[in-house]
Amino acid sequence: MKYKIVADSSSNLTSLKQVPFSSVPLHIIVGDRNFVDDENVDINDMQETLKAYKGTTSTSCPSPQDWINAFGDAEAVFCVTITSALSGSYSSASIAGQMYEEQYPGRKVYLVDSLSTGPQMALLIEKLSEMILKEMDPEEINREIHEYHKHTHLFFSLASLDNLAKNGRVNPILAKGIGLLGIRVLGKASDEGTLQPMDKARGDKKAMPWMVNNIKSIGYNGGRIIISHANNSESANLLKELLIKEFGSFNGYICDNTALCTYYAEPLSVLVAFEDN
Ligand code: X90
Repeated sequence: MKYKIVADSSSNLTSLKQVPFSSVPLHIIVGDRNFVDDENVDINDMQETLKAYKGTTSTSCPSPQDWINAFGDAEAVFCVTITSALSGSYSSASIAGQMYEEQYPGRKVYLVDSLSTGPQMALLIEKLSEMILKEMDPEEINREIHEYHKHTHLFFSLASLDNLAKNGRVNPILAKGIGLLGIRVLGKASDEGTLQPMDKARGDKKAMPWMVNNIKSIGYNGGRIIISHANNSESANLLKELLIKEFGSFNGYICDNTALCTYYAEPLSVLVAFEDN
């Protein structure tokens, strides 16, 4: 059985060891520039261009054809998307899946709506790849991944909600006053796949301990954990140190956000996804 994992680029992964994988890029549009969120995107250039540009900026998700191209010739495709509550990526993938199955009888596309993004998608992709390596039956993998999903979570610390608000992904009232005095908006991906703000803190020295307390309060106990950030390896590392202090180990990794998450989560953001075991 030919398996493949395909995810949109908001997972921050561009490659995967051992299991066939493709990342399908979203696009960040700044005036006449189109930043394609693939392994060649220059994040610094994008950030500089965004800073200098005074007009409206936007993003776009993969088209069904983009997804189909990435499915390649796989017989069982596991397709992981950014939350369907905030992006058309999932519905585009779902159209692609139907077309692919019609065109190639016997092949199947299994959709996983992360109801989240970034590191939580990466956790789902890791779990899928473990199960594929064990050569589990695709239907069983599909059942297990949805079960695993319920036990993963994402918290965020954001220094600005500008791009989210300007693109209608959060209530503009929420965005007011953020970006001043080192204020961070702290919260989590809701069960519905939207941003659920929970608190504010002044500075990361307060924000990162808040993360640890909240991670602990929903049952984290040393399982797999992934941190991503934009221009903030200092606080990502602080969070890691605090986690080690609290749980005795750090079973995961820290990575940079790629273009899509950098655009929406914005500089100084920290995202963390973990298992509630
Ligand atoms: O153009 C598109 O289709 C892409 C739209 C994406 C909008 C949401 C991006 C969120 C990025 C923000 C912090 C964590 C959010 C938790 C998810 C529910 C990251």
